[in-house]
Amino acid sequence: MLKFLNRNKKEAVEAVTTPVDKPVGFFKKLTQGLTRTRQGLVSKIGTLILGKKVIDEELLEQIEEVLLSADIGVSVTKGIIDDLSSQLKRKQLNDGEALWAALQAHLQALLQPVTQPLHIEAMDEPYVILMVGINGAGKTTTIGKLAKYLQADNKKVMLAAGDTFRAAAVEQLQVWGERNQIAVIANAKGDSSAVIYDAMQAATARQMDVLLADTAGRLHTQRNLMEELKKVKRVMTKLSPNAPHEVLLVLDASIGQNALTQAMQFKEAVGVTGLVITKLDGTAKGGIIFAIAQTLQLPIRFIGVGEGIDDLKPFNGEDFVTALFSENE
Ligand SMILES: Nc1nc2c(ncn2[C@@H]2O[C@H](COP(=O)(O)OP(=O)(O)OP(=O)(O)O)[C@@H](O)[C@H]2O)c(=O)[nH]1
Ligand SMILES: [Mg+2]
Repeated sequence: MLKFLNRNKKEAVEAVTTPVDKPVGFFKKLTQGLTRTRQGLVSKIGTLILGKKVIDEELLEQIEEVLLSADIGVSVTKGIIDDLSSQLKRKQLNDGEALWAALQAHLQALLQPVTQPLHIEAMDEPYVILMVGINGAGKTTTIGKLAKYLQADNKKVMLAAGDTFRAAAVEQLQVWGERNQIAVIANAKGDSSAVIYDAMQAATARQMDVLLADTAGRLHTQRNLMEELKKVKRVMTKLSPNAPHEVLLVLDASIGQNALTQAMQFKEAVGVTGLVITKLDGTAKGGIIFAIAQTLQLPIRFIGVGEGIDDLKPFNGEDFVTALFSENE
């Protein structure tokens, strides 16, 4: 393939071997998971550049078309093309390699402000994380993965089965509780806010560091769901004025641009403080992360690249772009 693609791969390999806190396995998984997004985006652009001797406006137009078809969205695409155009005018893009590097740099800069890892400060009350998102987004699974991640960081974690809409939801969370060997607070009769209220009391009594509260993704109507989530938040503040300390919105990357619409609704109704982007494995729509970053300006805390307990990692925009631009083996 392209000479500069290969060079990029080398950089990617170095990126996984140097820092101690970035296990090789996950970077490889991310690189593999992004295969379809890469095919629809990076590889297509690579092929365009490869065929060209000169970098000109016509090439930028072709790149624009690829970007627009890759779930990146109109506004992000415009930003990229404007940036590349002005670099072209300043004669900074003399060859394919420079163009390739400029594109990567632009995308990394876009993700930089939303690369804000979740920081759980030590407090004299449990740090409460409320998970929200539509059904199937990956809330319950993310709670299971997050519990493991936090326990590995020496946090005492408890779960609250706040999805009282589906009977199976409690069982699903209990399975994750068993896998992590941690308590799950559930109440067959209570509504969501009552269960989470009980769980906050239990977590305080047992001196937990973190309480992860699951919620429903669907009620009879979307409006009901938002009203329930608002009530959950109101009830939480009765026990702690600062709770929930984090409202994590879980978004399924594979639904592309629809994720943006959903995010706006949740942001408006319940006030989201961080995002988890799931199912980045196997989707061709991974480019949505750039639209999410630019439009929502919310911290992306974690990404999910699989269904397993270890398939969740703190988000790092630089690594994400490196993985997207590196060759899959
Ligand atoms: N491939 C892949 N699948 C995922 C990921 N995260 C979650 N899933 C799968 O997505 C499906 C839905 O996940 P859930 O955790 O049940 O979603 P939810 O948001 O809790 O859904 P409701 O409880 O219906 O509101 C499950 O089959 C999960 O295994 C991911 O990062 N990658
Ligand atoms: Mg669920």
